[in-house]
Amino acid sequence: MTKKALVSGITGQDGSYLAELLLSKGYEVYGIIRRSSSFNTKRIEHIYHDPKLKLEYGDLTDATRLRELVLDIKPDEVYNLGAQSHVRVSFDEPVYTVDTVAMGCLNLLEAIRRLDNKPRFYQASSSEMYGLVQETPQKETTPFHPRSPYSCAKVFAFWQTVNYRESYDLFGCNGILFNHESPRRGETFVTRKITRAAGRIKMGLQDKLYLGNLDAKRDWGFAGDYVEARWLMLQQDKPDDYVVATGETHSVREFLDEVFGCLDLDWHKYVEIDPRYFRPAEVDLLLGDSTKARKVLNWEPKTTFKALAKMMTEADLELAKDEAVLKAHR
Ligand code: NAP
Ligand code: G4F
Repeated sequence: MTKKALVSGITGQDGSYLAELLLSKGYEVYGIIRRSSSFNTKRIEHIYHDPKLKLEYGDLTDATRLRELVLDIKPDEVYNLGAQSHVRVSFDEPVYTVDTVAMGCLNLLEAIRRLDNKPRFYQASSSEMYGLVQETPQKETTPFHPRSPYSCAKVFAFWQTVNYRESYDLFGCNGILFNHESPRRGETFVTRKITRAAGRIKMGLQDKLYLGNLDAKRDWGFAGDYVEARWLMLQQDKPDDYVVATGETHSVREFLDEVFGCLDLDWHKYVEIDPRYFRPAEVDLLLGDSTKARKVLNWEPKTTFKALAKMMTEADLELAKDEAVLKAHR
């Protein structure tokens, strides 16, 4: 029988890669999208007309609608990827962030817990939960020390998922994913902000790039590699929590070196520091140990840091070239 998956956050970076993966495996994919005054389906344009992709309006803050969707669709698997996912923004909008990230997860868990055939549930947990890291590298047993409204909300959602697993026999898994990027990454996250600016600088469309803390270090992987781990978690005999990471950490500075290096540019000539991009509390270093995912799920990342930087730089150079052509014809 055809499996059904319900995905929140389908219009986001990860949702788009997950939808592709599930469709390729023959699933019927139900995506929750928000009503917006402008198009928000750019990342799923290429699969938009696939008859197995069905988009339903909904919002993680609307518990009634989530319950209705779950009752109507009766999914086999639910992937909760929806979130106000920007850490810096969560300091400006803490209540909204908690509503979507923490309460959104709880709303979905409540929507499925009374069903006779409970779907398997995936929660998009985050390495940000380690925050002020208590050990390096970070693994499943490392204590959390969240440093933002966003990561506090993710810790709540993590423990609710564990709690529903233990209390209601729900097959709930947390994927604790370290940063993952791609040409589909939102343009205000640091990697994409850098590749987008570098392409535009190369094409003469921009002359400055304003950034915050260049010393922060992240374990950056490719989003396309990480979706498989999410799916694998829900195919196991037992529900569990897994760290998904590359096992390498690099600073923002190193990412700048790679990207501008690919374009034969010296970033020092263009980058300026703007205190606006500093955070009230910073996460200085993240480095994941994904031994458990490698052993149990037989998963491993395929894309190196250099390859990721090159892939994103090349994609954004193409965008900048298109923009330059448009500008020339205006
Ligand atoms: P993203 O690109 O920011 O996408 C977020 C998605 O959530 C979008 O589809 C957005 O819809 C949707 N959304 C936001 N608020 C919502 C609401 N109130 N109700 C329903 N949907 C809502 O994020 P991402 O990078 O794909 O990340 C996916 C998930 O993994 C998030 O939960 C994130 O916190 C988590 N995570 C990400 C990383 C990473 O490095 N990327 C690492 C660890 C965990 P619109 O398109 O309409 O805005
Ligand atoms: O790209 P970022 O905004 O990602 P951050 O804060 O690590 O969060 C991302 O990864 C998490 C997983 O660990 C996810 F849960 C979360 O949803 C999101 O996807 O910032 C990375 C680093 C930070 O230390 C930040 O201070 O880059 C530093 N940075 C320096 N200049 C900047 C900038 N970040 C942004 N966004 N913009 C800057 O101009």
